[in-house]
Amino acid sequence: MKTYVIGDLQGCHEQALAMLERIREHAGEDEPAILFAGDLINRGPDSLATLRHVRALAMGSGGRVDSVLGNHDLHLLAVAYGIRPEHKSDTLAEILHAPDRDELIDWLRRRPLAIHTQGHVLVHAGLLPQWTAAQAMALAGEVQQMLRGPGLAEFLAEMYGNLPDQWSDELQGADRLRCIINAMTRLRFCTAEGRMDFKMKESGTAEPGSGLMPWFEVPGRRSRKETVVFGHWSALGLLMQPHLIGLDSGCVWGGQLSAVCLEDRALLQVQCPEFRQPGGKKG
Ligand SMILES: [Mn+2]
Repeated sequence: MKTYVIGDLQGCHEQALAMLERIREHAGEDEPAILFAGDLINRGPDSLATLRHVRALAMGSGGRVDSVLGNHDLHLLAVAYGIRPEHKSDTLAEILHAPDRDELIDWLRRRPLAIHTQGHVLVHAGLLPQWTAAQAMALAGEVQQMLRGPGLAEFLAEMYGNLPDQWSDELQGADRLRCIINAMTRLRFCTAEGRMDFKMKESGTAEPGSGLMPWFEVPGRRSRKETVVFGHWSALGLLMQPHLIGLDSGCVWGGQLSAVCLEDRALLQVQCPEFRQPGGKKG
């Protein structure tokens, strides 16, 4: 069975349909496994249709189709639970007012934060340098247990914040889960010691002298022997290296929607119209 990972959809339903068609052609007779890199919704034109479609695909797939959680997906949970207001740039109202809203939100809260398959680790944003792939999966599991449990609303109220900005095995409670979530759904740059930076505006390169680097370039990163597949970083664009696949090629910004077949590294792309003007807040 071939496995495909699709980059950030951000509500680009038409392009998602075109990509699924391309994948079916490429997979041939085989029923493919399809994984999404998170940020299924927000900013783009059709968040409700996109979320419904991916959920329906996943529900009927017996685990063959799934998505990891991205920062926009978690933002939708926080808005739906009344923890955060909608942002001006959000396009989530159609989901919040949909008759099937509760089913959609309930499905979303049960998505994994990371998926480990065939030597690949899929996360929305990144991994901290101290984490092996196995440890990252265990830490993702801690967050998933909270998101699926009865304490979700209380946890969402404590989820936001940039601290602690560095991992320690000693972290506990909300601090521990916040650090894991920030790394896996928001991280772009960190220091050589793995101190996360969330202040820098999105760009593909760190400011000279800042001591910051892309999380995947930290020397000695303990997950470097696995292939990490991620989205979230549209300014970086498509990244294909022996042990690294970055898939956010800016679908919602007039770039492409990208997908990679993990077995043969075939790259599939769908061109997208510019739904959002550059200069708006990216992510
Ligand atoms: Mn993102």
